[in-house]
Amino acid sequence: MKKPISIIGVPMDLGQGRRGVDMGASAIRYASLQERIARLGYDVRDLGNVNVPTPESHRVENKKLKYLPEVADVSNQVARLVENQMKEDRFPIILGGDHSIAIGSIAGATQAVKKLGVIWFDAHGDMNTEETTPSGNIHGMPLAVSLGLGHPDLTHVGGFAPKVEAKNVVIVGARDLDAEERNLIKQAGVSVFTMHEIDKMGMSAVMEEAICIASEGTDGVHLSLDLDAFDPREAPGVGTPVLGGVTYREGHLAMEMLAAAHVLTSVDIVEVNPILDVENRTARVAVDMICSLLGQTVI
Ligand code: HAR
Ligand code: MN
Ligand code: MN
Ligand code: MN
Repeated sequence: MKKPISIIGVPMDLGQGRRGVDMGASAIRYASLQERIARLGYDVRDLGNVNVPTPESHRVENKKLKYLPEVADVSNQVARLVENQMKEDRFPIILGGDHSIAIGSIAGATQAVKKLGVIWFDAHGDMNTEETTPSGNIHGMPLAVSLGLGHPDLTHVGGFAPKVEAKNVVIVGARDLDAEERNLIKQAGVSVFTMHEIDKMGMSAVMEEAICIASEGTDGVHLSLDLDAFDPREAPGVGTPVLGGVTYREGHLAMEMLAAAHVLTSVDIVEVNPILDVENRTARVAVDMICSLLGQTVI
């Protein structure tokens, strides 16, 4: 059955240092997201944007957790919206914004499905905390936060922590991990398939294992899709590009396998920065990937 879909925009750029990622949600809409989903036969509704403050009207108070109160406030809003949509049996597609928005989407998804697994598609681990962050940017922390590691204003979005268990969390596409972040990933027990494993095993074998990890013993799986997982040649419009990423074909295959597994209950699409993009190419990759994970099989 095709679950009805709700699109939620979160024009957030407070979680990182470069302007423009707040326009990611608009860029993805401009790339015909809603029409493409409707053409696949889904009932799709766009709920518009969550209210996000602009950096110009706020001060950084804590250099290790930039814009903490503002990010926490937006996360709580996102969590409530996502939870409500999922409880109405709708499938939320949350459009960023930077990756800090996943704190809210995962909080909301967990409240709706109880036991959640997470597939973190990203060049980065996003497993930093206040103690390990090299930048103070919260978009480098959302996975740690979801596992209960970090500032309580973030880990306790929605009123409880942790949101997910490490045994059901898997990172795919990593190729830029900070040294201390790497230790945290190991200590926590999160599974990681770096680009090295994708090269060696192939995306198909990687996704087979990733789907098992995220879905074993869970009631739903959240996909957090950071566009910088892709190679910057194909997805140049991101704030922190890293060479040697996932190809369009590999990404498409990964999404197709997720569609076939019927485990996904929510997804967020983050880090698209149209200011840094080339003719909205990155937003178009994002839309193509969403269509693949919703069951489009023609390509
Ligand atoms: N690891 C670095 C930091 O914590 C860079 C993180 C960049 N993160 C993203 N999201 N673009 O994946 O600051
Ligand atoms: Mn990320
Ligand atoms: Mn990233
Ligand atoms: Mn195909």
